[in-house]
Order: sequence, then structure tokens, then C-alpha cells
Amino acid sequence: MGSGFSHGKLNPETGLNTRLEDFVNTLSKCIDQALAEPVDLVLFGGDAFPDATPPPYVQEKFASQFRRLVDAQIPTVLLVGNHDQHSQGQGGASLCIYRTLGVPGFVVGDRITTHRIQTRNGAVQIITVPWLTRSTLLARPETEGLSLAEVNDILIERLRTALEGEIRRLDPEVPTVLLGHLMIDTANLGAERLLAVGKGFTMPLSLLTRPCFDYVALGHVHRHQNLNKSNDPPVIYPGSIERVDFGEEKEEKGYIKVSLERGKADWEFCPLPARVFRTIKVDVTEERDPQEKLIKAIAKHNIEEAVVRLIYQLRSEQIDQIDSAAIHRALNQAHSYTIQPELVSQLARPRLPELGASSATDPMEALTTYLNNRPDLKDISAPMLEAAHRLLAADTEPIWLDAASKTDQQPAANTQGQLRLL
Ligand SMILES: [Mn+2]
Repeated sequence: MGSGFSHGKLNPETGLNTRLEDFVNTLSKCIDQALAEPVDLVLFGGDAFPDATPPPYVQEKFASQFRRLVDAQIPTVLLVGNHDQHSQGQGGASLCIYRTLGVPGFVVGDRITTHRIQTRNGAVQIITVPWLTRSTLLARPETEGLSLAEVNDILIERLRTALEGEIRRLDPEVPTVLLGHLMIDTANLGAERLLAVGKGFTMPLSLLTRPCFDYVALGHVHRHQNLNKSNDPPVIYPGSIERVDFGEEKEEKGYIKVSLERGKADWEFCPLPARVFRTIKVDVTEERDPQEKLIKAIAKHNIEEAVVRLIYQLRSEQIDQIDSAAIHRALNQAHSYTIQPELVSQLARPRLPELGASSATDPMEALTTYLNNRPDLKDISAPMLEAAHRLLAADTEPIWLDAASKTDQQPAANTQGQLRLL
């Protein structure tokens, strides 16, 4: 909640961005269902807000929906995701307020531990695994001089040990759920893939596919998916309840309803009426009447109340044939829209063959290849690589900022992209 405002507009009646209202509406539908059933327990998998310090009016919108669960005496677990964590210090600043206030029935999952919760239909054990950063499980000296991959391996072992401790204390008769905000290695990121590389640690699925868990509820990845098709146990990302950007255009949005007993979990994906995102892509470079082609292309799509982007390619000599006022009128039915003309004179620039679809999924590799092909940028390529590395690392672990500054005294990053963190 509170992200993607650029896809919305100001609602003059409420003074709020319509995208915030979308998220509230969708969440309210989800909670309507929880109350109508009624369910025995609600699990929230983390990343409530884009950061740990959302503005009070956004906090309030979130709280006023979850408040309805308190009123209905439905116990609720709020797990802390990476976006909820404060970049400095411990825990989840934006969610810990619920614990501080002592909201009845609310549990905040900001550490690896097991919560035994009494529901209307019996007890349940919830192991919470919040987003892990290097400092959560490791002391700094342990990781000095190690590569990211090596740190990741140590982190996996620490998590395995911590989970083992929790598992040993479980009551084997009571249904058990692992609720984790984790990046699992087999997750399908779709359009998020490029953005996700280099941002945080990846855990193997085998950590979670254990018979002591009856259900594994995951947060973090916005695309809904079940990582364990044999369902022993189901390992499920419900995905986000709304689309955050065009990368999620084709994803169905919803929540998961689970019937749980010891040794058995029946689950169902329940779709939510999320705001539609629609990309209209047209190449008019070969058209004698590019304007007509554009208007027809728009008319082919149902854009009513959708977030629309029109991307079209044209030649520079066609610019005069475009009536932009008419295009704006044609897009008027959309909830919001952007128009992105691309001149082919720009597109005609030779693409780098090294960056074909089959390779270069890593942004650092992509940047390195790009810089290798831009002799004019040679002087600043090393600082650029370093800055990029710092940006990618900073999202996960604030202490890397300190670590990265150490590289200032080191030889500049080499041009093969084989960067190592100190
Ligand atoms: Mn996350």
C-alpha cells in the first residue's frame, strides 16, 4: 500500500491517490471474505508498504482493514518483509506498532520463532521466518572477504539450523504452517526477474518441503505460484493483491484460502478484482496513415478504467502526421495512461549481440557488456560499475554500504563483471 501512485490520479472527493484506494478496495474484498466464512486465522506474508515509514494516512488505511479482523476476533499474523524493515536497526518498524499496542489476537512475525495460536477450531503452530538479511543470522567478521554466493551458503546453513531448532519443539499433533518472507530458488519471477537479481538471498526449496509442515505460506514474489506441485506440503506464493506495475500486467491477482489439518492442506486461489493494466504496442513505421493505425489499435482494446500505456514506433518524418490531441481523446476512457512514442532513428542503433534474449540475465553483466561497447564511457565505466553494485547491494543490507566504500581503496572493479563484495 502506497506504491505505484504514478499509475493513479488524485481523487478530488477524497484527496487520495486512486491507486491507494484500489489497494484498500481489494484488501477489503479479501477481508470481507475472511469475515463471511468466517476463517479461523489470517496470515499476511509481508511487505505491507514500500518502506518502513509509510505516511500516517497510508498506515491508517491498512490498519482500518485489519481492524475488522480484530473486531471479529480472528487471530492474525503479520509477517515482516524486506520493505517493512527499517534500513537501520532491527525489526519491522511499520508493523511492530501492532505488538506495541497489544492489539488482541495480532502477532507480529519479525523473528524466526514458533507461535502457537488458539483458533475457534483448534490450535495451530505458525513458524515465522521474516526477511533475512546478513546481519540477522551472521556476525560481520564471519563474512569478511566472502563473495555473495558464499555468504548466501552460510546463511542457508544458519537458517537450516534455526528451523531445525523450531521443528524439534513442534507438537507433532498440531497442524503447522511455515510463514516465510523468502526468495526461493525455483520461484518464477516473470517480469520481476531482472529487478530481483542481486537483491538479497535465495533459499533452496528443500528447506521447506518437510513433512513436519502442513502448509508453507510465502510472501515476497508478486506472482502467484505453487512451488511444490505434489502438495506435500503446498509451498505457495499467493502473490500481491494488486498489480504494482506493468511487469504484472498478465498476472492474476488474489489470495489463498486453506483448509488445514495435521497432515493435510486443501488450498484454493481466490481471484480479486484488481485494477487492469493494459499495454498497447503498435509499430506504425510502415503505415501511410500512422494516426489511423494508432486510433484503430486503441479501439481494439477494452481500456475502460484500465491503467494503459501506449507504446508506438514511428519514423521521424511521420511526426507531423500524429494528432496527439486525438490520441488523448481516444485514451480518455482509461483510468490513467501514458504515451510513449519511439523514434526508429533511435531504435536503429545497433543492438549489442552479446545481450541477446538467451544471455545476460544479470544486470551487472548487462551493464558490463554495455560499457565494453561504449569506448566513450571508458573513463567512468569503473565508477559506474561500482555504483551499480552498491545500488543492487544496498537494497538488502545496509552494512554493504560501508563495505562497498572499502572498495574505494581497491583496484577498480574489473570489466568482466566479476565483482566481489568485501
Ligand atoms: Mn519482499
